[in-house]
Amino acid sequence: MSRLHFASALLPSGWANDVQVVITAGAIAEVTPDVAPAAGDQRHAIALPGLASLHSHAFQRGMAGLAELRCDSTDTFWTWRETMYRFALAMTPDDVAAVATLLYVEMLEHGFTRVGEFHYLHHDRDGSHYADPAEMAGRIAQAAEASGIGLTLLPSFYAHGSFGGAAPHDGQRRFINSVDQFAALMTASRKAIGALPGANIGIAPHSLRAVAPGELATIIPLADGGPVHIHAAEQVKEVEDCLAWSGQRPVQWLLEHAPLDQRWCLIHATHMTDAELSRFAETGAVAGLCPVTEASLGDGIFPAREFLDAGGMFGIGTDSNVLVGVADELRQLEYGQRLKHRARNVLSGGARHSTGRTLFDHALAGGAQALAQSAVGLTPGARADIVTLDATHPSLAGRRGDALIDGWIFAAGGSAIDCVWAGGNKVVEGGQHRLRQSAREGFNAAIRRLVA
Ligand code: NGQ
Ligand code: ZN
Repeated sequence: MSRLHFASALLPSGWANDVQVVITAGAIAEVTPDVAPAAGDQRHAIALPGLASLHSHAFQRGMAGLAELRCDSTDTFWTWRETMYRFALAMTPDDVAAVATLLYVEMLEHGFTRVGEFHYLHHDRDGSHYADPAEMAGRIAQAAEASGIGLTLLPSFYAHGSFGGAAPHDGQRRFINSVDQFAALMTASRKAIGALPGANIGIAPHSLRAVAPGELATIIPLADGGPVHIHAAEQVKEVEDCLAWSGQRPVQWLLEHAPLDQRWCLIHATHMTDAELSRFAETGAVAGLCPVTEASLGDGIFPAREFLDAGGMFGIGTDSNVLVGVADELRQLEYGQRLKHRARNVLSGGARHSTGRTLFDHALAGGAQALAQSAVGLTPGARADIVTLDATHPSLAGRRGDALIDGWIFAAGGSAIDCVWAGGNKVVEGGQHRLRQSAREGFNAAIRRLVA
């Protein structure tokens, strides 16, 4: 058991002062506001719940910043994807473990206490299958365990190169499974996370490009009630190709052919008509927004104001992991809207509402739903995932309540984070994860080999 005391903490009911939090077995057991610190309490100034990065491809952290020179006369999502495939093809299981470990360390240092790992790098470099289908998933679980981050493993089903059941191309050979092989992967993946505290599992049909309708229907039951995540409508070309194949747009196709409900998360959903947007919001499914990656890849701008007005739920993901941080994702989300609408505080909950607080609340709730966390936040029964901010940071000086969140997201960024507890373990102190040094060494050695 451990006892923490916060001068100020964001509870589900709002900001409270002098809050004592009792942690037992990795979960929050008691939350008591308005009590003086007791002897033995660990004392901190400002506490918030940790957020989820609901969409990550961990291995892509290894190529962060390495795709920023124009490859040809045009450089697009699709040329980036070829670069990314070449990088993926070179990585060994040990490389993936080293890269994922550093990534998860960085996520924790930047306010993420859970990750939804949309995992599709399954097979050996030549495409042959490992003896254990969850060989690579096991490396992800190992990285989660070492770092302490909560893991929602989302093994991805990937069978085709494009719409209409097109054959995959050679660069996709490490991703490909038959439906039966995917069922075996799910069984092995459940085993791989079995002993990992706080871990759970769902499924990730990769996209309507990679999964044919019959396959989608067959694999959904393999989620066994867990989350179902799918990429949808990220690029205009994807929308055009989907229309050419089916006469429908990707989100429209999913609304009409897939049992979308609160278990589902549509990743990106950047390109939607108003009708798609309001029907999507009504399903209760979550939009998995990855604003930094969507900007990096030139995807477009999600209609966030309209989606919230329609009652939609969203969470945030770090996706390509080119830059990792809660503040970075939420700031990019809001700034994209400001650029589009030519206005300020577009996603604020209303007059005199803090934009940072509004974004934070949505991302907390949407991330929890998309990763099947029934209790979240500083409340009894939730995993003890807690972030404290550094009250001495210049961008937080003189602030209280929601203004602290605005100072963090819009001014300080990740440097405002002081300590982080994941599953009740204090893994970050003074902004540094306890494995920062060793994780960097392991990562750097792997990357030096890969880029040589
Ligand atoms: C992915 N990433 O699966 O890593 C994708 C690229 C694809 C993003 N969409 C591959 N950001 O969508 O086919
Ligand atoms: Zn993705």
